[in-house]
Amino acid sequence: MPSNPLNKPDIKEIGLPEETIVGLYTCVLKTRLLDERLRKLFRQGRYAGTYFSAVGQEATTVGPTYGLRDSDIIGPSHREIGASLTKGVPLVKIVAQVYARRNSPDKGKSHPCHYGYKDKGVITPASTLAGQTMLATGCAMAFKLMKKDNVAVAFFGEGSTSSGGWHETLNYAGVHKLPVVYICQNNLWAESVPASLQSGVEKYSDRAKAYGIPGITIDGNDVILVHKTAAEAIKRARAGEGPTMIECLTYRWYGHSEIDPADYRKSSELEEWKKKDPLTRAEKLLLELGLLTLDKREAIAEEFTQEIDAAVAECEKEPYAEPEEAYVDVYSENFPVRRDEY
Ligand SMILES: Cc1ncc(C[n+]2csc(CCOP(=O)(O)OP(=O)(O)O)c2C)c(N)n1
Ligand SMILES: [Mg+2]
Repeated sequence: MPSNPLNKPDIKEIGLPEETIVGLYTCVLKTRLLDERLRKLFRQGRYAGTYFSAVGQEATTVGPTYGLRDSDIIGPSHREIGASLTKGVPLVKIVAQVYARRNSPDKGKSHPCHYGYKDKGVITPASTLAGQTMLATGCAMAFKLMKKDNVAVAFFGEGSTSSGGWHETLNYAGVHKLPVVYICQNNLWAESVPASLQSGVEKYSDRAKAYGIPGITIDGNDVILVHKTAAEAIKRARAGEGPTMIECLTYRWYGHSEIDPADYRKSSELEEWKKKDPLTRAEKLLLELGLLTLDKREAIAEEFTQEIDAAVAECEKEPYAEPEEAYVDVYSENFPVRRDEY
């Protein structure tokens, strides 16, 4: 006789506190709302450049970031809005970054979606793919030298793992057993190149094994699983046991950016992945566990939508930076640590 004949989820089997389960879901929901809003604002011509949506991939950014300390570092790429939000970057600073106004953390220097925020340990990504992987790994080396139990978490897509610098970086991290966790978001496409034409390995996580780093491939649309897997790797890293690479299988619902109609892929592929929507899945779980009601969901969404409205209004009132400010903040004396601290 099965112990759970109705196949209902069991909070004891999940093994996480209620507060964490609700917190993870709330971050996924807020990320979805903010992402959809920023897409629309770009399409309305309210800011320039383009927008890289991460709708469909939220669990891969929220899961690893939830529970990190302020003193931990994350190295995002171009689809990590959920990581910034979960790390505690103020909402207005995220919106300001795409608007490229003076109140943006980079004062408008970077391309939209290159979110960085020093006070919360978020490295500003460069456009060069895997660049933030190298910087995050350098931070991990600094933590090791300073004998701090902080960790660095680096995010990248599967396409980025084909760049030479990515391999050199993982080799370095493997040799020195650095406190870094690598999150690969395998969304099956790098712009219009399918993952099957990107590498001959069966799993992208196998690439880590060449550098003596454990690699694991998981369902990247299950926020609970992503969080638990990442939390284990983070614990190992903090304990000085070295890096881990986690490949999260996921899918982006929209084009590479808002200027890409994504007509290189089949609509049936998208429809299949929509059935595995990380938000709907998390919502179903919480409803079944009795940790959420539809009214509560509406209340969270309503309140956060008002916060987005206020952040957008604030950014639209901001001026652009003066030309001479292009030289401000280009070099840093103390991020994440000053040399004389170790
Ligand atoms: C070194 C380098 N090569 C090419 C590009 C152009 N480019 C930007 S994003 C991208 C695709 C990245 O694919 P992936 O790493 O899988 O991330 P995804 O966009 O799927 O999240 C490319 C080729 C770049 N920014 N940097
Ligand atoms: Mg990709």
